[in-house]
Amino acid sequence: MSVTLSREDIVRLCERVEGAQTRAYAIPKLTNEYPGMTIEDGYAVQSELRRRFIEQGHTLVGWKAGLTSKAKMEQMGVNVPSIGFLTDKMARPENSVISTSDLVHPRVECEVAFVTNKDLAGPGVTAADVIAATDYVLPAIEIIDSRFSGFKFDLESVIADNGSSARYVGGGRARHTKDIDLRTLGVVMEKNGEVIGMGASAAVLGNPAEAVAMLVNILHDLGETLPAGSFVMSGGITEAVAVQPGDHVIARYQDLGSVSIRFGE
Ligand code: OOG
Ligand code: MG
Repeated sequence: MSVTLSREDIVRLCERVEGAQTRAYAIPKLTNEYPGMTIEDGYAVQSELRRRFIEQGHTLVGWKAGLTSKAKMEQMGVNVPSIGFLTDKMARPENSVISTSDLVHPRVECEVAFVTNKDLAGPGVTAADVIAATDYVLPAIEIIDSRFSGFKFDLESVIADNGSSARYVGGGRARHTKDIDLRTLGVVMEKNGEVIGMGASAAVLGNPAEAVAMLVNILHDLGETLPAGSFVMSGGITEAVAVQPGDHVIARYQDLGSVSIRFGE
């Protein structure tokens, strides 16, 4: 497979996604109009979106892997992982109030995040390479927001929409990988005091470091590398849960402390 869309169509689809992201409205999935769209076309639209945001002054902070757990794949009906980029404008402080008026239909996910201290470049990067290049891991909540109507999409469309990236919150307690078992980190997710999900980090490709390795290898296909100092989210461990104004979400992790966030109008 390869890029099949013309430059004009890539720009057109990018403008459509950018409008939906920045003005918070839902659009039909892109494959309704472009049924022949490939995964590479999706990444071409995503790369154009990244180029535009950087041109507008946003700073690239890192990347996210998505659809890396069975719970997420089953929930979304997509069985291939994907990646998206993260900027400074998407970051929110721990325990702050996230406005929902500039989001379409936000959902929360609990993830293990990595901060790197060495450059990583594919192809052929392994989980061991990722661990050797990791400064520390920390718990994170990702707030995803598909711009597609009904939160329904296919892989090509969700990649063009930057993997539904919207907001992210890191927090808790940073740990060195040698001090923890990356596969057996338990997490309990609570909304308004009620347990709404639980799981263990092995749900993410057996080990979340595998998801980061996969991400670096996809970056290679896009002609990119992962520089030292990157923040990388490895993908939701459990199903994503919808949130609305007034909700309070806390993700409690074994060994990594907890991260909490509130939602407002
Ligand atoms: C795609 C993004 C998935 C994850 O952690 O699996 C994702 C979506 O479900 O909208 O961020
Ligand atoms: Mg995620």
